[in-house]
Amino acid sequence: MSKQLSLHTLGELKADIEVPNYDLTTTGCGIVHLGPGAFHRAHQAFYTERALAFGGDWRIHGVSMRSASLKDALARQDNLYALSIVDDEPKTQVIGAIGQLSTLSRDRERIVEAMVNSATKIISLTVTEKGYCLNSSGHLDTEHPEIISDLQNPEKPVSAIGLIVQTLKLRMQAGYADVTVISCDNVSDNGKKLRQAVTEYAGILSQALEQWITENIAFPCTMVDSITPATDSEFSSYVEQKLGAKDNWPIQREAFTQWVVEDHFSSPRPCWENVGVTFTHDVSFFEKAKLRILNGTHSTLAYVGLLFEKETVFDAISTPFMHQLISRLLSNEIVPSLQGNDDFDINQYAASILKRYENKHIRHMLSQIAWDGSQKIPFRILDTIRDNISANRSIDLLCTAVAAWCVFINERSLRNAPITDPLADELNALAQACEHKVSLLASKLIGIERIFAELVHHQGFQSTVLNKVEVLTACAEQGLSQLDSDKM
Ligand code: CS2
Repeated sequence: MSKQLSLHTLGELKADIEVPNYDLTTTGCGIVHLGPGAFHRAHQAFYTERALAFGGDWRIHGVSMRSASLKDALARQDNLYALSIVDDEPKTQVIGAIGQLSTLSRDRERIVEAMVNSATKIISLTVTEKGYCLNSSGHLDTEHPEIISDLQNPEKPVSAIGLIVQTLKLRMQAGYADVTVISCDNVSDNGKKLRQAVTEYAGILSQALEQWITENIAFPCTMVDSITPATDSEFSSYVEQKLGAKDNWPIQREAFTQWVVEDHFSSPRPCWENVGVTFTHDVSFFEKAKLRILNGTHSTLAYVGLLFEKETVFDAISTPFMHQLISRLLSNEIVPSLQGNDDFDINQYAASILKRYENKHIRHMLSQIAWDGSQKIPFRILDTIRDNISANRSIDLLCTAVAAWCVFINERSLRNAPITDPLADELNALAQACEHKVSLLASKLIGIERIFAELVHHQGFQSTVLNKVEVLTACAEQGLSQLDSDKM
């Protein structure tokens, strides 16, 4: 059996493995990150690792909101882990940027203390779309069970919003305004949405706190990008062989990575600009382009691909009719919705994304991308539909994506397979009430205002989706060999 990755065995790893080049025993934390999942460890922790080489106490205290599994897995290896680039030129390095790990349900006091500590200058988060607790009109969802609980008991928060506000309240009392709160989630205008949730929540507790936050704390918007498939046992064995040591939870990603950050801070920060992070005064175009081009086509591939029994993004994009479908979706409906920024070559960006999906070294499961559809579809697909409706452009293939999600929900419920989605109970109940009649279910699903907002009243959208549900189910029955994307 190989040795365990740890501070003690760092010097014994195979010679081609890059290891932290700063002093792990003396470098402290300056960032608290909520949600240190695979994406964070492959992306922001990677950039921070590089920035640490320039000095400063900028390691990260990672806070898992619920599960203690990461803390337990990395405790045995001094929070070190391997990051592997899975591409034509593979590379593995050990990341030391995570200095501490905690779990909210177990270590609340310690976490609040760290967030209020004057050494902490950045609070960042990847808590996924649902973690923002916003309703479909962009306001704090005061009926959200976690928000109800936090407002009743603000000193023992369970939501990210409640935790941030409790921290900011204590920082206000201590006079520590020098902190920046950075959303790193795939949500359009993520910083603005986070500020909205935080200030609305704070305002319910105290006007003075809301005012202090509004006047003092920056919430920059960001665009984050790198494809990061989940870790499986095959990948863990690959890393063990690369390192010559066992890692309980290694991470993989493609070579491409991008982080664009709005240059608006209320605190010092690591010198991320030296290590490939782009700082700009306006991130919105980058965010919008990435969400629509990459995430929009990812979700389309996931729901259509699963319907045709494909397992991974690579399998789906290698199927000719799906490749055609995504190319046409991009050129006819998504790219035309993104004009007006001369600094950004949208056609080139769209083409590069197709190449990224064709990376044969990555097994990115469509079932992983299909999670949380009710939260993802609005940002990835519906905003493009809205723009196309107002500009009189086609919404045909975008509606195919929505229709494929409806068929996916029906199929999962029919097979009693779990649906990973915060609205899973409601979606399942609808599918059962419709006795799994797919067209009937689709008409109910696209009537959910919390997801589709005003589109529930848009005749053109409603009838196109219902028509696509029929087309898709007929195509699935015909089998793949006779398909071309024109049918969809
Ligand atoms: C994916 C994203 O799981 C998903 O929904 O679409 O995580 C995607 O891989 C990243 O946004 C790429 O930057």
